[in-house]
Amino acid sequence: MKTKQISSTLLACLGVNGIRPVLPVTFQDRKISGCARLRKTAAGMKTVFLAFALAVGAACTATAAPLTINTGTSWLATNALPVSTWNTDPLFNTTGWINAVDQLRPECAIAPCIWYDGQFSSTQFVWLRKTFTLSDPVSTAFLNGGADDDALVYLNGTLVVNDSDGFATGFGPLDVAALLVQGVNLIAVAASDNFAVFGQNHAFLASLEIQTATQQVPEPASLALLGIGLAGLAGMRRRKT
Ligand SMILES: [Ca+2]
Ligand SMILES: [Ca+2]
Repeated sequence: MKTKQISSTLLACLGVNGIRPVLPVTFQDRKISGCARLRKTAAGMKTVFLAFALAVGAACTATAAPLTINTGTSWLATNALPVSTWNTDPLFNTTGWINAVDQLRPECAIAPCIWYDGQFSSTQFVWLRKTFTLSDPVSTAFLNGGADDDALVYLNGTLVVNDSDGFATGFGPLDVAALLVQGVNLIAVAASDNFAVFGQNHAFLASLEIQTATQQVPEPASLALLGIGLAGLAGMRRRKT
């Protein structure tokens, strides 16, 4: 429909001072039908604009990607039995601990395999720690990993993995969301190796995937689709009535 036609139809719909203009009977039905269509179109456009406004508004509240804590050289390690609270206190004094060694083993796919020193060494035991801060409440958290050969894994002091079968084994996924807190958290590991083949062939690896509550805000694209869907539903309802 051309602009001139729309304008004249609009004026005809509005009439002078809001009074519907008197039209020849033969044309009145067509004109009224045209007015109803225009009102439907205007209402539909209003709904679409509202949906997009909501989508754009929500885009401003989008937050960071989920956080993953992997084993790596930022973890601290010692091969001397630490005093108690090493696995419960995030502020434990780690003087004398060193950065864990990444063994660069290709089979450690989900996260680097770490130890106190290299893969083929005489070190049988290792204690490992990593602290990390969560700025939002935890929504979901899953822990996966493995040890060559055994490991005790603690999250904020709670034992979550008790692997003592004497062989290289994996663990997870373990739902550990209830153990994490908003603020500083601690994952602590006591690992051991059992077979002195080519030296102690040992490793520990872990991957902790965390989703916080504010990160579950729907993405702008999803919201826009939802908005368009709502607009479509509104349009369908109007067409039915
Ligand atoms: Ca094991
Ligand atoms: Ca081993």
